[in-house]
Amino acid sequence: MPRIVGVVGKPNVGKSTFFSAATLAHVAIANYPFTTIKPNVGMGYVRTPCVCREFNVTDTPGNSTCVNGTRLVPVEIVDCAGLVPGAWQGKGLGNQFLDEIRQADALIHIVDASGGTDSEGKPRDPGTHDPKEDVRFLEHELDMWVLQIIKKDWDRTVRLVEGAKEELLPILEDKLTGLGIRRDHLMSAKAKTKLNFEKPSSWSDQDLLGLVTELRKYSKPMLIAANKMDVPPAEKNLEALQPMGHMVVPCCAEAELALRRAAEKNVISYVPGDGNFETSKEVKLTPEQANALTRIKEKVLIPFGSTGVQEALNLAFFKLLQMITVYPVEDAEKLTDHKGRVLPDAYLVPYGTTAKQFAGMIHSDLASGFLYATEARAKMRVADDYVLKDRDVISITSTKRHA
Ligand SMILES: Nc1nc2c(ncn2[C@@H]2O[C@H](COP(=O)(O)OP(=O)(O)O)[C@@H](O)[C@H]2O)c(=O)[nH]1
Ligand SMILES: [Mg+2]
Repeated sequence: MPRIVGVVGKPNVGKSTFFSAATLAHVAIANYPFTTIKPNVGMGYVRTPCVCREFNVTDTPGNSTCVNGTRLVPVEIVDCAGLVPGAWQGKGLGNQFLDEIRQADALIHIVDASGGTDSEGKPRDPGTHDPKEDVRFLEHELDMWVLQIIKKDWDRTVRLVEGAKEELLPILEDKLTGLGIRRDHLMSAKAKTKLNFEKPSSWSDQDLLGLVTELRKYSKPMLIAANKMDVPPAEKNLEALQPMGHMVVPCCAEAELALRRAAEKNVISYVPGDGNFETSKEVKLTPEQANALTRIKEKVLIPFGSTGVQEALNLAFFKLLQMITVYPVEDAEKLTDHKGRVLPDAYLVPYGTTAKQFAGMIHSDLASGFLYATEARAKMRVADDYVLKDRDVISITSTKRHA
């Protein structure tokens, strides 16, 4: 199952700018199996050091691409409708948001770190709004949504569990599946809160809210992209956002969009996530372009190391969702597939995936006829229960060959 990351936040913080920048791929990636073709769902990518350098081979990527030893692996991103306070009660585009967020496995919460938009998303003077409020507000909105759903016929739920001796967990699972909340999220939240699932009548409102908060954390892990870092009051707010219990990435979506557009036109060479770019020798810059690029360098790249857009995406997939990159090959010596392509594919899989599960992700026949796998780095045979490591190159030996 490919994972998908949602870009969320109140209006006017830069969600669509972030989304446009992240999904503007100037390097073509062929054969990407889109699961949706909605306008607000797009393909971006995560970047990871490719294993081609380590193995000292020239690769021929297929499902991903490799730029100067950096592998860019496609991922899906959804640009969610802007949230305003009270959305859970139906204010603004609340229902559309709900529909979008159910697809998301993790969230990038874009905040206007410059403090230049009020709580409804209306433009104000920079420094007049506290972005910490936006973080609390969004968490509150999400919690109230979940709480609202659980509370609907809560009395009946209690009777079912305590009278008819039905199990609470499947009942909740059924109620919450529409939000993308799964059984394992419920089990984690149950263990964390230590609530008695056999006696929900004993729970206080606070207990229920506590459960909901944990459910939100497990089902929609979140990081903060502190956007508009190019506007001065942002630096002070960035510091204030740090201790709120989330990863915080300083970000300038507008700069990333400008850099990717310039790269697309070959005005510069720039790999998303890089801390710098190179101006082209062939294409001559207009004075405006040169100025804009200098500003980006001075106000964003030098002080913050990068525009933050790529870093936010990487952290969402590699840290929040704990994905790793695995390279399947057919020949563990030559690192090729059956067509002789070198390191053709990079798969993003959740940490904990075993060799046999991985075989199943490539082809069901490979899993059903699984004999053993070969880990190409150590050139070692490993068994079906071998837990894959990040940047493993794996060949599966099966009684059944896939075409
Ligand atoms: N200064 C600055 N402005 C930005 C940045 N990112 C977006 N904006 C501006 O913020 C406004 C709202 O952006 P938009 O992406 O439409 O926000 P959304 O409503 O959250 O989707 C637009 O005028 C953008 O140009 C940024 O990094 N820095
Ligand atoms: Mg928008």
